[in-house]
Amino acid sequence: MADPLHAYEHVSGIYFPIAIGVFAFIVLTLAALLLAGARRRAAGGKTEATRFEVVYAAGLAAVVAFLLAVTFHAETPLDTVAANPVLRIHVTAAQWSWRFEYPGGKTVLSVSTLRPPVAEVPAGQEVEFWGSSRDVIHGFYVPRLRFQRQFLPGYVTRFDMRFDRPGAYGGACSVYCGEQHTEMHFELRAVSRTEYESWLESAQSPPPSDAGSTT
Ligand SMILES: [Cu+2]
Repeated sequence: MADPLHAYEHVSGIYFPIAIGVFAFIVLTLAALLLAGARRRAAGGKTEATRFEVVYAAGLAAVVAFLLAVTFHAETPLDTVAANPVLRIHVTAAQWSWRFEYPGGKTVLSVSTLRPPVAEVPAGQEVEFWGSSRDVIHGFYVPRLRFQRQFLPGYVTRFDMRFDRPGAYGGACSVYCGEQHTEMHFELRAVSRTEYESWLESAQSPPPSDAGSTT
């Protein structure tokens, strides 16, 4: 897949000046037409301007069509999935936790809302994710990459991500899913390939039962 961060920055760089331009155009046109209409009405003349209205509507429709084309052009490549991903991770969202399952069986899951799961990924390579939900719709959102996909019960959402720089990529649920929605965090930690491999070989993270349990 392409790079959503730069794709969306490119799109918003186009949207923003156009939005300001359209806003200024509408405000100025409205002011000019109100003044002209008042003047004509005072003079007892015609106050309709059908041809102008058609041009006005067509101009704004052209702007909308241009922005749609820019958006689809940027978004379509983001949905492509690499033919041979180096790694496929299954992610399951549930109220209100995340589970990451790796090939070979390593599993990372939410221990408690205070200890979100930390799932390591190799930096600089395409990583494929298969996401699903155990109950309601959740949003898999990684703000640093401007990346968001919805996970639906009974459906697998497939997508690729690429972590060009090593480091922590915090994530959260972006679709309101109930009481503890705001606690649904996770972290993807991009590390070197060798570091990732030794992490994958290392022991499982502790089971969820040690999460502040006193019994
Ligand atoms: Cu949620």
